[in-house]
Amino acid sequence: MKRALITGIRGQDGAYLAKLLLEKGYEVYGADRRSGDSSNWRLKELGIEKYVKVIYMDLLELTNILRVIKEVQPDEVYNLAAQSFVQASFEQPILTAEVDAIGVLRLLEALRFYKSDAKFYQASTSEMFGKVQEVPQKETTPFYPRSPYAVAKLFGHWITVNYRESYNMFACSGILFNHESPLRGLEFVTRKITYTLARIKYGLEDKLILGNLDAKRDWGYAPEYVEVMWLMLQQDTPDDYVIATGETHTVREFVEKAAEIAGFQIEWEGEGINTKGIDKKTGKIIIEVSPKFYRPAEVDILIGDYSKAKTKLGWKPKIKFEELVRIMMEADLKRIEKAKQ
Ligand code: NDP
Ligand code: GDR
Repeated sequence: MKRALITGIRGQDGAYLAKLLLEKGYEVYGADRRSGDSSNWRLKELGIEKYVKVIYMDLLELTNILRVIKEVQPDEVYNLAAQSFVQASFEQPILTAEVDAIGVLRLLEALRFYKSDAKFYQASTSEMFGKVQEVPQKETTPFYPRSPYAVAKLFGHWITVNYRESYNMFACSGILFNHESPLRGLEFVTRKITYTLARIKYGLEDKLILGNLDAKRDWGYAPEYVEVMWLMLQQDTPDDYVIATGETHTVREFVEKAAEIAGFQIEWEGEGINTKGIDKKTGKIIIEVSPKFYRPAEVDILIGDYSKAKTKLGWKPKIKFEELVRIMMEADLKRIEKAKQ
């Protein structure tokens, strides 16, 4: 039986990956940093809470990581833990760098000492491409990070490549574009939209207040993206891959589609921070824009070219934009309806 260690077990990807590996017969250890929220709601929602061996490990604490690696002796390590919210990285740049950059190095050092033949997956991100250098973005596109989060992740990316090349470790970096699901955190724009629209629909809230509606993202479906993390570690040689859908859509399009599925008819008025979304059926303003949700530096457009993953791993995305919005909107409508009963 193979043994996997997943950091960030309580996050969106941690939960889906744990489910996938359990289904494949792995013994799954989940590293949790012991924060205030111990609800484990994602593992519960997937019905796997009982089967994951949760251990405490914080990427900030080297001795803690050393002990865990020495004890668990994992065959595969998936480093999904991060301060993953781009906006918060502008408020907490040093913490973000400690976790998302030096945290990766701490983990790699612990593996070098105690389990250098373990296979390692690093959760890299399309945010590293940042300011547009090339469209669509692929593995060879130059990086130009636009946030403390992206700068820290770029260190995590290169240190992974460096440990592969310096110490012959089986270390891979997945450059994943945005991927979403009903288990997405509420701070991210997609889930904020579907959750708030569902609450407006059931009379629990009046308005959805957003930032930049013109940002374009390549949004995929998280359960499909964790499959490719596993696939990368099953190859003969370690490598880095872009994972995306190859489509891009604006935040405005996401709102429009989600609103339509929830039964609203949005009509837009005004521009920039004066934009308002009016529900034609009731005449009420249900969407507004606030500078509070704008970022000091924005990533305007992301669209990924996943052809290397398709050729070498045989992977391609199945769920595209419209279906993704529908899955998320319907899940939140159901949740809110149930909570109201
Ligand atoms: P989440 O924010 O849902 O999960 C991140 C997890 O990391 C949380 O469980 C959090 O713990 C944990 N964590 C935070 N700080 C520490 C720390 N100091 N030590 C240990 N654990 C910590 O992220 P996702 O599941 O969406 O993403 C997984 C990874 O993939 C992240 O690294 C993210 O940056 C990266 N990524 C995500 C993409 C996406 O679109 N989802 C795209 C590309 C990359 P707690 O639960 O206690 O807060
Ligand atoms: P992102 O995701 O920054 O791409 O990082 P997020 O959903 O936070 O933002 C996407 C785009 O939407 C715009 N936006 C808003 N964003 C949020 N969160 N809230 C709002 O109200 C809002 N209004 C508009 C943003 O400006 C941005 O352009 C995600 C994370 O999962 C990272 O960890 C991961 O690395 C990248 O995806 C790929």
